[in-house]
Amino acid sequence: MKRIVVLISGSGSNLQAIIDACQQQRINGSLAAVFSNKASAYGLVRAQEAGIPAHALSPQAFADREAFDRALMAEIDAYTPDVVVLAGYMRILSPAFVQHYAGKMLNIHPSLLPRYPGLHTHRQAIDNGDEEHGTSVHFVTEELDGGPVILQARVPIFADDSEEEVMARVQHQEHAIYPLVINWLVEGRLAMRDNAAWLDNVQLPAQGYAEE
Ligand code: NHR
Ligand code: GAR
Repeated sequence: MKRIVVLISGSGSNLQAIIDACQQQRINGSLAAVFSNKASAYGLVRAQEAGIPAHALSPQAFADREAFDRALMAEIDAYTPDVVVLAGYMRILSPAFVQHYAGKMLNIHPSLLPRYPGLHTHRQAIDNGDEEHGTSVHFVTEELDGGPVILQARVPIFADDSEEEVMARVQHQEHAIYPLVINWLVEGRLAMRDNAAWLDNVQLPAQGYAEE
């Protein structure tokens, strides 16, 4: 069974979708551990309730980003993961960390990349009058939210939508697509080569796998 480690910072609703998918064998892997950079993250409670080792590592205990990432890496590697999943992890990762898990680490970002890398994506989409928003699963590279896109899901933005409504619509899609892509990686169907994503040895276009 392939081993998955998940990194979180917050509520962990995507983590919950991954836990459920493992239990229902929609992901053919097991969750080895969950790590958070925030001790108060509710996702740690979700992990504990599912019987998964859950750890918080406080950045304040380390001299700099590199030292924190080295410690995190050592704790993660103790679980010998095959796949590392960022699920609402809100801390930028150092180049050494990213290189160590290259081709094995995924992120889900709440925008239709390459639009809106970084933070506050829902607000930006609304303020720009976009009629469409969404979420992207991508390989993690040193370029923030810049790694090859694997799969996107789109949602409409309606005229009077609040940020919360758009966020909820996006998260509903995230909970559907992230387990699917994680399972592709776990089953060895997905790879990163030449700064592109490949599914079943076919190079995916820049916007990721296109349905139909
Ligand atoms: N690290 C690398 N190297 N590459 C990526 O693609 C990464 C990454 C770390 C996290 C998630 C990302 C997102 O999906 C992610 C992708 C945090 C920030 C950020 O600015 C930006 C993007 C993402 C996550 N973080 C601030 C920092 O200084 C702190 C913000 C906060 O704590 O609220 O780390 O959007
Ligand atoms: C998700 O919507 C994810 O796309 C986003 O945070 C949310 C986490 O929710 N990620 C980022 O913004 C990363 N910078 P969750 O903790 O309930 O899964």
